[in-house]
Amino acid sequence: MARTSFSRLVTPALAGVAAVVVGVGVGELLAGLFAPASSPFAAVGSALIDLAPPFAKETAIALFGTDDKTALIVLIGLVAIVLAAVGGVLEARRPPWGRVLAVAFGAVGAVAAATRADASLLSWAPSLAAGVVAAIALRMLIRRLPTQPRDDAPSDPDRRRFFVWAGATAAAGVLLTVAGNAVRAGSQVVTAARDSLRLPSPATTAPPVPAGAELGIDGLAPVVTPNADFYRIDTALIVPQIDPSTWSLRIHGMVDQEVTLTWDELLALPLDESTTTLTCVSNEVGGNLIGNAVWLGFPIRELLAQAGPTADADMVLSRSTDGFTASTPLEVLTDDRNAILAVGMNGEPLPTEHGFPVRMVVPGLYGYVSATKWVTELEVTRFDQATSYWTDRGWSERGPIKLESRIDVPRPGTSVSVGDSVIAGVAWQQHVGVSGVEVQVDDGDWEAATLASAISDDTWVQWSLPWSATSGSHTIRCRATNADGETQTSAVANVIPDGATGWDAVEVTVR
Ligand SMILES: Nc1nc2c(c(=O)[nH]1)N[C@H]1C(S)=C(S)[C@@H](COP(=O)(O)O)O[C@H]1N2
Ligand SMILES: [Mo]
Repeated sequence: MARTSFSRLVTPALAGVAAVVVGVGVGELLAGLFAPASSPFAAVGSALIDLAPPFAKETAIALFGTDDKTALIVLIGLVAIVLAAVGGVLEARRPPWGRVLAVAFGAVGAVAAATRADASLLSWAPSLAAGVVAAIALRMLIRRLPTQPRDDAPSDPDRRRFFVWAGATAAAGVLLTVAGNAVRAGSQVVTAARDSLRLPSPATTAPPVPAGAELGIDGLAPVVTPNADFYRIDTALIVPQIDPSTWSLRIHGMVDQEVTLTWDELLALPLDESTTTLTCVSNEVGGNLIGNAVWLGFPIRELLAQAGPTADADMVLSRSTDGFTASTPLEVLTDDRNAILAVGMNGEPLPTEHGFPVRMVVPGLYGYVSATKWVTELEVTRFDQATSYWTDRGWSERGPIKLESRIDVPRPGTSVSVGDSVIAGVAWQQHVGVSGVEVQVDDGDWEAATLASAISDDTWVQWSLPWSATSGSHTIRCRATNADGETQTSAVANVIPDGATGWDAVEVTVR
């Protein structure tokens, strides 16, 4: 009996899984060769990202942080395995419905891939091929199912042969997937273009980081974030690969005159350095979706002046090659702040995952309404005429960065020795500025921390306070005051729809 149900369910389910693994492998290899962004995983994953309800992004980031993409791939993999198992059982019992299911899912992937903003002529092919190959492999494996389950035979040659076939099929699929990913990584001409690129020297260099801006305290976020440690948030499962020689920016919409800018034209303009702290609206109180870099770029203000926005325009909808859009108030891009088209980050060309070759950087606004990476289009329009990627998904139309502060030292949950210690962190409200930070231990008085020198009002600032730690458990809180004299609110707000508020609190044990 046990053997019978095993044969009737588990072996066909395994056949289904092996068939889907080899199908996906073929799809991944084809994608790697011909259309990197159209891999079956990426196509389905990207579609899920775009279709996900508003709370899903926030939950994914809250659970997995910047590993949200890996988590999504794992989830898709698990769902695919379950569906594959169902397909196997279906094919064994009601042929050809297992095969129909496989081809149908391939077709869904093909549609998802073909309808992406950056789809190419062949984007549909890898997923459809995956479905067809899975169907063929399924038929082949189901035919080899051991027919006569024999309770008395401990080693049935039929069964062994089936497992060899299923195992070989799955192994081939894994190899093809690995090969596909290797081909994709190897064929990235853009990496080569980036590596050989020498950016022009800045016309104006960033004001040097003031001597006292970096407190150099162990565990405290450095005042300038190295590129490798800079948080990454975007909807791109496969990092867009843009060859700078093919890049151009089109400024159009409600303008007197359309403007097109090529890569060579952009690099020939006088580029300025400026230091700006980026923050994600999904950053929770105490979170690390924030980073500060020295950017090299050209003022968007000057390009907009060339185009001449019409008097009734009030918004610029920036668009990236992968279809992401951000809606930025026109006045923020035309006032005197360092709103730039950036090409350099901390002395290097932009890393590909941070928008190579060109992105926007706008002091004072959360990234979702301003920091478009891989940007190729600025459409001058109106807030009452157009919406953007995240504002379509329940996030606020306006996204000014809120006043916040964070404790980096001591780390939550760590143990501190009795005696002389230090409490330190960072505080920010870009384009407003921070004038002070206060710290409270347990129910004690709020004490003023020492602010490090700020690079500018557009950057975060470090702070610290000496602490003579007494034995026991302690809760440490902090709150900032901005340049307008407003104190950071204790009211707890969720990240949706326009950014979290509340005081960061850290619990430590002193021994
Ligand atoms: N093309 C594109 N640009 C994008 C996004 C995106 O999903 N796609 N995400 C935005 C968001 S929400 C943030 S917070 C910043 C993050 O920039 P970083 O990854 O360089 O830190 O990029 C912005 N630019
Ligand atoms: Mo963000």
